[in-house]
This record gives sequence, structure tokens and C-alpha cells, in this order.
Amino acid sequence: MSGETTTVKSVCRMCHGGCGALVELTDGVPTGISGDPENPTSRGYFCIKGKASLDLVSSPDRLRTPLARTGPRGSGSFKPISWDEALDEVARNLRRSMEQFGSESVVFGQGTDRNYQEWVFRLANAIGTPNVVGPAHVCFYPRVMASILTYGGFTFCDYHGDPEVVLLWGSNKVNTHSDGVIGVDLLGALERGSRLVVIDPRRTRTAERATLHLQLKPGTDAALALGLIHLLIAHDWYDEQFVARHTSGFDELERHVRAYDLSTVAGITGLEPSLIETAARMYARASRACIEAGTGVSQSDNAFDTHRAIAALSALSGNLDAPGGDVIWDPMPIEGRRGFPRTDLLSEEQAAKRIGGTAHKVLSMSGWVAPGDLQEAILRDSPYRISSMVVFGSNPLVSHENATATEAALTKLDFLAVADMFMTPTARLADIVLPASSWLERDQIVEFNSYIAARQRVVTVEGARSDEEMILDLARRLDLGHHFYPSLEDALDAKLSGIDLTWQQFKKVGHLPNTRRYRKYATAGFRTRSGRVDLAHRGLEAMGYDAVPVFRPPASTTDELPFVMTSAHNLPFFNTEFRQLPTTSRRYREPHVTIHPRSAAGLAVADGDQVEIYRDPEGAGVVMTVKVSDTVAPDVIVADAGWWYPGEEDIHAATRSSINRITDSGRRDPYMGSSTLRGVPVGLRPVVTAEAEAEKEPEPEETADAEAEGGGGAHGAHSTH
Ligand SMILES: Nc1nc2c(c(=O)[nH]1)N[C@H]1C(S)=C(S)[C@@H](COP(=O)(O)OP(=O)(O)OC[C@H]3O[C@@H](n4cnc5c(=O)[nH]c(N)nc54)[C@H](O)[C@@H]3O)O[C@H]1N2
Ligand SMILES: Nc1nc2c(c(=O)[nH]1)N[C@H]1C(S)=C(S)[C@@H](COP(=O)(O)OP(=O)(O)OC[C@H]3O[C@@H](n4cnc5c(=O)[nH]c(N)nc54)[C@H](O)[C@@H]3O)O[C@H]1N2
Ligand code: SF4
Ligand SMILES: [Mo]
Repeated sequence: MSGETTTVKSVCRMCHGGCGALVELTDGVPTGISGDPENPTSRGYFCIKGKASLDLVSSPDRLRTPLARTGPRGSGSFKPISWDEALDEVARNLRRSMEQFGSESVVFGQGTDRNYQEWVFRLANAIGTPNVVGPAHVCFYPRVMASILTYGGFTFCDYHGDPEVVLLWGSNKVNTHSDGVIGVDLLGALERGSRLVVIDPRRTRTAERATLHLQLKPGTDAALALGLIHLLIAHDWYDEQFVARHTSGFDELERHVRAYDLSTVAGITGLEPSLIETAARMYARASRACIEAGTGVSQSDNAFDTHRAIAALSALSGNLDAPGGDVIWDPMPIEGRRGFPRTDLLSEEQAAKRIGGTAHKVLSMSGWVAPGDLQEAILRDSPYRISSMVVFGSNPLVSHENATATEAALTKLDFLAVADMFMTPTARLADIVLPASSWLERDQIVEFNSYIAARQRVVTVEGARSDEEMILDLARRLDLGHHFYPSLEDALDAKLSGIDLTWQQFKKVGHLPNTRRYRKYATAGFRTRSGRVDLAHRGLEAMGYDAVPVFRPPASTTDELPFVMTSAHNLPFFNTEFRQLPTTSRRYREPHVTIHPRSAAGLAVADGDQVEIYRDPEGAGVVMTVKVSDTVAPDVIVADAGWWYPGEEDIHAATRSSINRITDSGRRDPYMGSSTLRGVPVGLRPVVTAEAEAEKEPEPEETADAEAEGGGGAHGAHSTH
């Protein structure tokens, strides 16, 4: 040991953010990690999850060998096998399913995007199955498809163009970033004077910094969006020239939103009329304004139309593709998300067989299957038998709605393989478990709208492989190698050929910015069929949908289910991840449900008590720890999503606090199949056991959430006892 220290630059992937990372190695072993001050996007920023990265490499829980099931499904009995044996077994089962029941009987599962998603789609297309299931329906795609159908592209807030006003709508980007460290850009814009309007049923730390906080009732966003459109038109606050030249369907939308007058919208959303009007004026009168909409909007049966109404607002206010507004970026000339999946390999006949294709047509256009549709298909063998599934980087037993149906469906499959870094509850159900490498162990091109970057392998964990390598190997075993590349490096070279760099050269460059161009429509029009912004959409109408976005009221509370439950993503975790890492779970050991002081008093519960959240008063609920806080309204509760206990071997014990045990796909968005995960009527009952009494620990002074959002007030509300 020489004690020699080196530093390698890479790009963090503990969330979607992609912060520049400096990894310090001593004798080849990672000993430190920090933000890269030279990274032009993140400029040195690094959060608690980024700092936890090295735990991934050292964690005793990391899977380091492929496993084959030896006991009944879910029993957790596995034996170690070699990579060759494991991949042979996966390939053998996929072949068997394809031969017996057709290619469509093979399904791929993919979680939230991890920069290899396009590989999974390419494998599916090469095999000839149209079925890739994932959380797209409640994550990014309601927003993506609403923008694409309305104005032919996807927009991002142009923070560098200094928006005067930013609408943070069902999104808390300061905590969640995504797509290129948006939180850092947002904070920069605020420092330079942008004013913030937050639309969120929860008073987040970000909301406390806002000029206006519209604390609406969960699930009423579409009514608010239509009401804002109404105000813009009624007050002549819209960009008439833009509307005349570049939109279609204005009159139809105008007639439709007349029903959403100020007092109606105030009644639906629970907001003061004057607050709505002030927000409308502030947004519309600003010369530059953008909207950052998130999963607060996407996780409901009104997801797509709410995003469509928000897209219309951007157009009406004249901020579309304008400086400081909502800008459509041209893709960079690399073979990335668009080209790499090779949709041309999937025949029209096979594409038409996509599960949920007739029920949720717009989601299907994006290539995804909604979990609810897949659960039904598997359990009913309808429209055809689903036989095998390979899951890459997803934990559906915790992340998909309706855990009971998910478990039944996964258990019914003839064959299930799961690629993951850890033994998750989903992996416990698998026949074959494939140990995946972490971001520190990978060569990968990170593709964002505003730049591409090189994530380079820093360290090797013996036994683990990247998903890309697994897919290359599987393709070869299925005689589909000719649709892929001889090696990962060949694939990376091919992806970069459009910018005339090899992977080895790009690693040295590290980061390449995209060029931003405004108002491209002035010469080229919008990339819609009409060439305009479709405020009323004839294509959707022809598919049997409403031409204009509509408001669907959320389910009402009842005497038995008096609370509206919503959720948010936590700062120290990433969806269902990192519950086993010391750095992230040190201070945040249990799932919390935030309850207003008055409601807590009514239930006779205080900070640190356990409550059960239920949908069925007779049935089992989900157990969480109470956090009493007036950051929510008395009839609203906010439950942590994605919770499971890595220490528990039994699947049900491990998922006892997973909120998706009580969500379902009963109320779904007609376009996207989005399930209602936010805005769910629930009941609460205290859990009183002697054990709970004895185990009750004092609440930590500062939660990790408080650390992130800057300390002070919001979550420090005192117990009512
Ligand atoms: N009730 C409720 N449900 C929700 C949400 C909510 O807010 N409320 N949020 C929804 C949203 S937006 C999303 S995106 C989904 C997330 O759903 P998922 O994507 O299923 O969940 P994750 O926890 O992000 O990732 C799952 C697994 O990927 C593994 N993993 C990480 N990196 C890699 C890798 O490189 N390769 C492989 N093979 N495995 C890897 C992790 O160890 C983890 O077990 O959940 C959705 N579900
Ligand atoms: N730290 C961290 N970062 C993450 C993730 C994570 O788990 N942790 N997950 C990643 C993923 S997969 C995604 S999709 C993104 C999501 O990123 P965001 O869209 O920012 O997601 P959330 O923080 O879950 O939700 C945003 C806000 O919606 C609010 N909300 C809840 N219900 C409603 C409602 O009915 N209406 C409105 N208007 N707001 C509502 C919540 O209170 C919350 O503050 O974050 C990504 N980044
Ligand atoms: S914000 Fe995301 S990318 Fe940046 S350091 Fe944190 S986890 Fe890593
Ligand atoms: Mo997501």
C-alpha cells in the first residue's frame, strides 16, 4: 500500500440530477466523494444522497453474485450461481415463453430512468414484445405527452434567461432536481430576483420562500389551471398576437373555461379568490415566466388534462419557447433516447398488441405499459398470457400502485428475473436475481436536454454487472446480437458518432453543453400536425377523448375516510432506494405521516406515535410515525412514499409501511392510466401496543428534510399533548 491518492471526475446518479462528482481514491479504493466545483451545471453542489454514494460500494447488503431460487416464491431461499448459468437460465425461459405464447408474452420492467432505459427498450423491440412496464404513467410521461401533443416538444424552465416569475406546480425541485440539477438552477434564479409561486397542498420550505403559496386541496389542480386560463382571457392578459398566429382551438378553449370562474374555482380548490387572481396577474403580467410542473400533478386520474391545461397557460401567456420561459430544446446529435431504442424493430402488428393500448392510448403511444393494466392482464390471462418478466432497476412491489395485485401478478408469472443492487421485496419473488452495478462502477453517457456528460467507471465491485452488459449478453444468447454491438464501448462509440467523438475522447471532455435557441416556431412552426399549438386537439378527439382539457373532481372524503392523503418524495432517499445505507438512513429511520395539530388532537396522537392509515375500515392499513405540523390543512395528510424495511426477510413485514399497499388503480387517467396516488380519501387510527410504547424514541431535533430545506419553522410544529 503506497497510500497514493487520485481523484476521478464522474457524474452522480443517486437521483436524476447528475451533479458533477469528484471521487477520491486511495490505493484504488474510494475514500471520499464531493461535488465538482468545475462542473458547469452543478457548480460544486452535492447533497446527502450524493455523499451516500460510497455506501453503495461498501454496503454488506450489496448483491455480489447471481442467485437462483431454491424454495417457494418469496421464501427468500436462493443459491449462488455463476453469471453464465444465470443468463442461460433467463434466455432459456424467454425463449420458452416466446415459443409457447408469442413474443408479447415476455415483459420487461424498467423503473425510473437511469440512463440505460433505451437499452431495455431496444431489447424489447429486438425480441418483438411491445410490453415494457414502469412508473412512466405517474412520473414524467403525463407531462411529456401533454406537451408533445399540445406543442410538439417538451419544455424546460429557462432559468438562465432569468424568469421574473416561476410557477412551481406540484413540484419541489429544490429537493428533487431531475433532468440536470434543476434545483440548483432554480435557486440561482431566485438569488438573482425571480419570484416564486408555489402550488402545493403542503407548506414546504420552498413554499415558505415563495411570494405566493397556493395551498390547494389535493387533486384540484385541473380546476385551478382552467380557472387561470379563464382569468388570462377574461382580463385580456394573454398574448393575442401569439394566439392568433400560432395556436388553434382558442375559441373552443375560451368557451370551455367560462365555467371555471373565480368563485367556482375558489370553491373547488379551497383557495381565496383574491389569491388566485393575484397569482394569475403575477404570472400573466410578467414579461418572462416559466412553469415547473411535477408529480403532484401527474399522480392522479386527471394527470394528462391538468398538464395539458398548464401547457395551454404557457402558450397563452406568450412564454412558450421564449427567453426566461418554457423552452423546447433541440436534441443533441447523439444516438440517445430517441434513436437507440430502435422502435423500427417492432412490427406494427406486435406494437398493436401492447397491453393497455386501447384503454390508455396516449401512454401506449409513448411505448409504456401501465402497471394496473399489466396486473389485470397477468391475473386474467387477458388479452393473452403473460409468461416471463425481466425487471431492470425497479421495485414494483413497493413502487407500483396496489401492492396486493402486484404481488399476485408477479407470483403468477412462469418466470421472473430481477436485476438490482440489493435484495428488494421484488427481488425476493424472483426465480433469478442478477446483481447490478452502481453508478460508480459504470461507463455511461448521461443525456440531458441542456448537456451530455460522461459517467465513468471509478471502481469495480466483484460480481456485479451493468444492465447494459447484461442486455448485451442476453441479446447474444437470444441470437439478437446483430441488433446490438460487440461490446459496451462499441455501443458508446456508436452513440457518440454524431458528435465525432469516441468514448475514450468523450471521457476526457466530460461535459458538452447543448445550444439553446428561442422561438424556433417563428420559422419552422410547432411540430404538431397543425403546425400550431393545439389548444383544442382534433387528434385526441378522433381517439375518443375530449378536445379540450377537462377537470375531473377528486374522490370525496366520507365520515369513515375523513382525510385526503397525498405524498411527496423525500430528500434523503430516492423513491424506494437507500433505506439500507447508513449515510441516508442515519437520522431518518422510519416513515412519517404529517398530520395537522388539530387532527392529531382529535385522534389523541402526538409526534412519534404510530398510526395506521387505511382505505378499508375493516381491512389492514399501513403503519407510519406521526409528525404533527401545521404545514398541511386539517383534512390533509402527507405520507412518505416508497418505504420498506431491508432488515425484514418476510415480504409482508418488509412492506408493512409501504403506502402502495393501500393505493390501487381504481381511478385512472383515461389517457395515461395514471393511478390516483395523491388525493386519496383515507382514515387514520392510532396504533397502541405495549411494544410501541416501550420502543417510542424521541423525535430527532432536525430531520433530514429540515436540513435540506434550510432549517427553521415548518416541520418543527409542536405536539398538542
Ligand atoms: N404512492 C406513491 N407511489 C409512487 C410514487 C409516489 O410519489 N407515491 N412515485 C412514483 C414515481 S414518480 C416513480 S419514478 C416510481 C419509482 O419506482 P421504481 O423505479 O420502481 O423505484 P426505485 O426505488 O427508483 O428503483 C428501484 C430499484 O432500482 C435499483 N437500482 C438502482 N440503480 C440501479 C441500476 O443501475 N441497475 C439496476 N438493475 N437496479 C438499480 C434500486 O436498488 C431499487 O431497488 O415510484 C412511483 N410510485
Ligand atoms: N430526493 C429525491 N429526489 C427525487 C426523488 C426522490 O424520491 N427523492 N424521486 C425522483 C423522481 S422518480 C421524480 S418523478 C421526481 C419528482 O419530483 P417532484 O415532482 O418535485 O416530486 P415530489 O416531491 O414527489 O412532489 C412535488 C410536490 O407535490 C406536492 N403535491 C402532493 N399532492 C399534490 C396535489 O394534489 N397537487 C399539487 N399541486 N401538489 C401536490 C407535494 O407536497 C410535493 O411537495 O423527483 C426525483 N428526485
Ligand atoms: S442532487 Fe442528485 S445528482 Fe446531485 S448530489 Fe444529490 S443525489 Fe447526486
Ligand atoms: Mo418518478
